Amino acid sequence: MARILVTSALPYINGVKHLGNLVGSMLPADAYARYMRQRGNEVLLICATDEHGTPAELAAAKAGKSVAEYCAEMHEVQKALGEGFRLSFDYFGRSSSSHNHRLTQHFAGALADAGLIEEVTERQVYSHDDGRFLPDRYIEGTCPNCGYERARGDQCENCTKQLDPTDLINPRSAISGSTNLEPRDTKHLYLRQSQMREKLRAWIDSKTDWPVLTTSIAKKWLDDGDGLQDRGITRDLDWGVPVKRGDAEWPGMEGKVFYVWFDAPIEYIGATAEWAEATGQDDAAWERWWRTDKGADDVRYVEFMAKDNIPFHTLSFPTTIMGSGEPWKLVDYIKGFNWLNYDGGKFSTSQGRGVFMDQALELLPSDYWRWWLLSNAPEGSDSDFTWEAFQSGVNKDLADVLGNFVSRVTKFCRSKFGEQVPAGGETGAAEAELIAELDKRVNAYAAAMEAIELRRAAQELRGAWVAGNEYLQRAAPWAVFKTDPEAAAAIIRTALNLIRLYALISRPFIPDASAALLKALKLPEDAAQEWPAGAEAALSALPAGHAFDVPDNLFGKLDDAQVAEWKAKFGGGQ
Ligand code: B3M
Ligand code: ZN
Repeated sequence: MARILVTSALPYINGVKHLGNLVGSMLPADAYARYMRQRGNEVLLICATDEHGTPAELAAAKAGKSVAEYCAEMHEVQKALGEGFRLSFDYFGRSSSSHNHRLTQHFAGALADAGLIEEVTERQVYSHDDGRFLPDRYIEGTCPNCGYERARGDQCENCTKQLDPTDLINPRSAISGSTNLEPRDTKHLYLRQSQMREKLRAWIDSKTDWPVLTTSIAKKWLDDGDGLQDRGITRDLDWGVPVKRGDAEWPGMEGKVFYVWFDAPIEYIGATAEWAEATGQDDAAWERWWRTDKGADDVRYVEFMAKDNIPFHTLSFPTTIMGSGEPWKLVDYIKGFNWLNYDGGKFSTSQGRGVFMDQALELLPSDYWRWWLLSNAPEGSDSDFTWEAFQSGVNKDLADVLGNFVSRVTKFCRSKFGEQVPAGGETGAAEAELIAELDKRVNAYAAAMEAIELRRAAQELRGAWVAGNEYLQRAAPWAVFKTDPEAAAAIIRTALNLIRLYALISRPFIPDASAALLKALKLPEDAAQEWPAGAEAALSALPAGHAFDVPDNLFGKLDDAQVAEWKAKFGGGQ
């Protein structure tokens, strides 16, 4: 039994996430964690809301709420939606937790003690009317390069020139429009990542099993231009982790907070401490996952994220961990994802384009979305959600293949043998052929999950479902029954056991359907934590006489009219 720590990138607190966010980290992390649990490993699956930084402040202001109140509300919304999608987090924490505050301040102190924090005085723009410094995106003005009047403090989106806020002509606050601005000196802390460049490079080079997507992005940031730059890790904001050096105040940093990307990855540790507290355990319970001097040396740590988060997870966060000089667990494998596009374009909250997690659950149960998203996960390249592809995946894979098999087998059995596994007859060549095909498919599925290749795993799982249909079609118990009921009984007994096998191996992808099948077979829910040792034993697990109920149809088919209505409603195809 291995110990596997799985973290998903933390969704920003602002707003309900769309299907792209879901399949870009949280959902594949859940499928992988479920599979590893079923294989008998000790798994801890951790996620949280990422609650600091300008996204939270701007969203709270727009909602007319305090940031603290807004974050508390949105955390519950996102937690509930995660449960709606059956994301089996052991804990869904909050980066605003006291644990994360304490850990972030601890790391800052350790980094300072290691000489990796530099105090830098910067020129920033202070707004008298807003009563605050204005970070880059809070300032607008005329671009000195092209004259574009809505250039932002960090970049002109018209001519893409990189800018400093003090470069702008006629600058104004993007919050209040005020021009009552004054450039002022302000002190900030910089993490001296450049000092870690060679250590990081050696570490990245040692990751020979990482996907090319992950290592190529890391090396780009390591080597591009002047190479890895020192980064500011503090901001003049009110909401965030107050800048302290461990428990001590940090002279000159009063009223400032750590930059969101400094504290957010530390919340992976923070949320584990939150989990230990919430489950009535002591510090040793979380430290055994994160401190290699307290039991974490045998943990395999896997991170899931979208590709834009890869730099922070391959460089900045490891700098924090390594730079602390303390025995914290470093990530062993990073699974990065490309983008899920929506009908050839981008998801857009502001334009209401695409399907968001709350809307999706109003349309269909989570298994429908889980199956399509995981079997089309944007792994090697971007994927495109189209309503036609979604309809095809649901109707073919879920309704016609898996659902139809379950329905035909259980209804035929009820009509001829009653609602129990029938006795009689012998299995033969047809079943031996089925067993060989199932073993091939299930072993390939397992290998794909071990390699964290979700699309390939889904293909093999589907292949196992198809094998059952092909067996049933060839064996044709409804015809055999007319002349040899005993032989028909043997076929149905095999097919009913195949339903149990499907319930077990499908759970990482479609947990609700798995639970419904186990319930119909009158098997305990925790039976789904088993993994079949092999198809031959699995196809005789349910003895003759084992009672079952014919389940409701597992999956309904999506008709063209319904899909056309959704396509219009969610902005696709425009
Ligand atoms: N909140 C997600 C994003 O960039 C970001 C991930 C943090 S993981 C520590 O959309
Ligand atoms: Zn410009």
